[in-house]
Amino acid sequence: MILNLNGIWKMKCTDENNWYKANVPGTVFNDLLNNGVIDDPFYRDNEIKALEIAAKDYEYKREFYIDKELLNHKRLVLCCKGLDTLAEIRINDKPVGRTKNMHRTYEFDIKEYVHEGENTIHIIFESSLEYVRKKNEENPLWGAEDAVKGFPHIRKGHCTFGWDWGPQIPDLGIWRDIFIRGYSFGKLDDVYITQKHEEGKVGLLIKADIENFCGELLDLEVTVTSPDGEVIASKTKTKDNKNHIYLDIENPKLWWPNGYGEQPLYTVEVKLKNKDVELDSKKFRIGLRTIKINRQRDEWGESFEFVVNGKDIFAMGANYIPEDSILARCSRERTEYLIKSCVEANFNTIRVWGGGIYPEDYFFDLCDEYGLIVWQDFMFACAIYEVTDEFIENVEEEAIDNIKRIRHHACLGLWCGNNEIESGWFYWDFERKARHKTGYIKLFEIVLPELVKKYDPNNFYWPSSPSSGGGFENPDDENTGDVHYWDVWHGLKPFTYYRNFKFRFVSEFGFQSFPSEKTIESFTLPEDRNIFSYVMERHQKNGAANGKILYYLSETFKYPKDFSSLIYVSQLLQAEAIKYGVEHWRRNRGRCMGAIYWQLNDCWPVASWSSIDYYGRWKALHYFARKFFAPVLLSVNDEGTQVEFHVTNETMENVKGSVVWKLRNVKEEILKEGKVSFEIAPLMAKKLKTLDFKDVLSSYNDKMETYLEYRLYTEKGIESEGTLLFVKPKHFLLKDPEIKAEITEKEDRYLISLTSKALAKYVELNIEGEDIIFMDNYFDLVPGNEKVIEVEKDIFTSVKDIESLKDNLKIRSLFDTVEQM
Ligand code: BMA
Repeated sequence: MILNLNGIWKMKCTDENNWYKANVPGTVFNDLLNNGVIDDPFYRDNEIKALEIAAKDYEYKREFYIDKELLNHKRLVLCCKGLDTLAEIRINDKPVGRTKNMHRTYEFDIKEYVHEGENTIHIIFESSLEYVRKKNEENPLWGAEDAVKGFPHIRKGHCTFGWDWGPQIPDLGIWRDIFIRGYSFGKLDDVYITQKHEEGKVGLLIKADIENFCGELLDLEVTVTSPDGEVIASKTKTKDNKNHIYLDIENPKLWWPNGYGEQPLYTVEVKLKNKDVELDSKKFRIGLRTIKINRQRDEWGESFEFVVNGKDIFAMGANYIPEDSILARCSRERTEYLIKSCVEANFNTIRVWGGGIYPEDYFFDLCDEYGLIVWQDFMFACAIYEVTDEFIENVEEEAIDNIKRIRHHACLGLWCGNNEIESGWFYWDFERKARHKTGYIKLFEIVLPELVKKYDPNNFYWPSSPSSGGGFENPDDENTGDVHYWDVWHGLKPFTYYRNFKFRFVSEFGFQSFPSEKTIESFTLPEDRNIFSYVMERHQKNGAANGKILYYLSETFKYPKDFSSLIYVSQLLQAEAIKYGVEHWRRNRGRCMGAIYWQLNDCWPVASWSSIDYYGRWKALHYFARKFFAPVLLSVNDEGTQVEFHVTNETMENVKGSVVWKLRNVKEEILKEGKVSFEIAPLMAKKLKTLDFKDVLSSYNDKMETYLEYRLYTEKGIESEGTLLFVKPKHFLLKDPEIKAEITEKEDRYLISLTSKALAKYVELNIEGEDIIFMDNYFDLVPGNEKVIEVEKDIFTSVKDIESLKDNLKIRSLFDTVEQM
């Protein structure tokens, strides 16, 4: 029996007398905002006030009614799925317990504290901010520079203290479900399901631990429902805590990551009963699959690749950070939008980065459903910890809670100890305190791997990202394990540098851009709209980043004429940079087996490495991702006047088709053209052809006015296409493309058909007053190739008819970013 305590509570700052209405689950910042007590911390420079607010203590309370039936249970347990972070729980004014880790689930026996009728629960939160400040004075610990000093002292999502893309808003509150549960006869303590894959069947072993309070024989029932609704069941009588139940699934339907097959899910329900009365139950949705990391010595070093159901997967995706600095505002809908956006951009993998939180159950449900492999970090990043026995004990509980919660998901690809701490010790040698280094080894190379082995033995543990396997052995080694490659961007190396490395698996590399103008408008006044203004700089957390954007801009594009153009070209730079890396690594499929860029999303409106901004708006990079992660990719490796065509086939089928290319000039004459037929086996990359245009591109001037257009056709139509310039875009003699858009209606859709008179680079469509994801955007338009963009009518909010669509459709391309003389 459950008494849900979610819902309306009261909250106040402990220094004040005024109580406000609060929502649980929720957080202090969210409640204060809803009550109009504080200003939106995301607006202009309001973030500065956040630290004052977070420096105080807060109190939550509510009444709850306990009836006879609930009270009569042998055990009453208060279950707190998430308290952020330092909380004291009181029932009817008596202390019930304390918490110190936002990542843990806490349970308290409360039978002795409650009575029949009205009861009161109080939860008092001590400021995490003040706590880490104080602790750090006593014992300074190194942590990422953009966060509040001392954050490694507390088990709370690190980036809530700030990061190089995140504000400092160390919020507090009852951030996950809270309820009371009564048990009388027994309880299902733990259920663990393992799969044995054999020819034509999968055997399920269900281990159920029960707690028996009554000493009688209880019934344990297991039901497995297939994706088509077929039911297989098994039943046993038990008194003991350890139970094993076997079930065979014949003709199993296997789960695959996105792009390789379907995502069928089976439901496993385990029930504990006493003479037909259900005492407890647990429900899991599992996918039948094997997933391994293949690490094999080879001619280059050691491979690092996901192998799903025996097939090697080239991991394509991005790094995921918390979706909102005010966690109360996260929702399944928002996460689904994001995960869908990943799949729409052909992702098959997502990395949950260690500086945030272990995501909600629905995050993993969605990754199961949409087919994203999850690289799951434990929540440790860029920090040194004081690894005391107490700290280890706390972390062990956290790890067990989360391993048990997440381990059954089909999407779970691997567990990783932390983000960038092993490499931190290796490259920066941190503070050289021996005990901290020993603590590191204990935590990430002994304690966590042992826990994974014990509670989730079939999933892989990797000590750190990046790593070559641990022990501070060259963690960022090009030829072993995963790497974070930041010389392009942090190291100001040109995009071409990506091509110097054939990493085994790139789990981070990134490039910043500004969010869209609509997003900038949400936090600025018109006078702030200059990237060096005080307000814009407050929404740029990486100190040197604006300078870097401008540096790369100077290398690539002409000086943009205004703010709007600068925002737009910043996104183009980002998209081109990441494309450059990904295409190169996909061309080297086999040696390199993963390209996970930094970062997918934002937790507030900010300039950052994200491809989707805080409001869910796709930057140019996300549209590019859809193309550079296309299952069948045509990419071009160019060197001077030479071009190589490469095809990468990330599908499970043989692909046949042809590549059609044209070498054109700005007068739109075709200088050369050709066609190459190809056939490529599943899951491989190959070079199709090398061409040399040195006869027509003998001078720099020739290169300034010549471009290559290429397209890959299969029986499905055009699957991959692009254009290639032989000089940097700033030197290319772009002509006015005079883009023409014709809009027609076809049933429930508008068709926007676009043509141009000259090459148009990075054509951007935008409909004023609307937020729309187009089927394509930031594409090149070549004269003679009509591009038709279809838009469903019912996605519009303000556009009512074709005329208003015409009025509000704004189109620009690179040509428009500079003043024309
Ligand atoms: C990485 C991440 C983050 C950081 C990003 C950009 O290495 O792990 O810590 O936000 O770089 O600097």
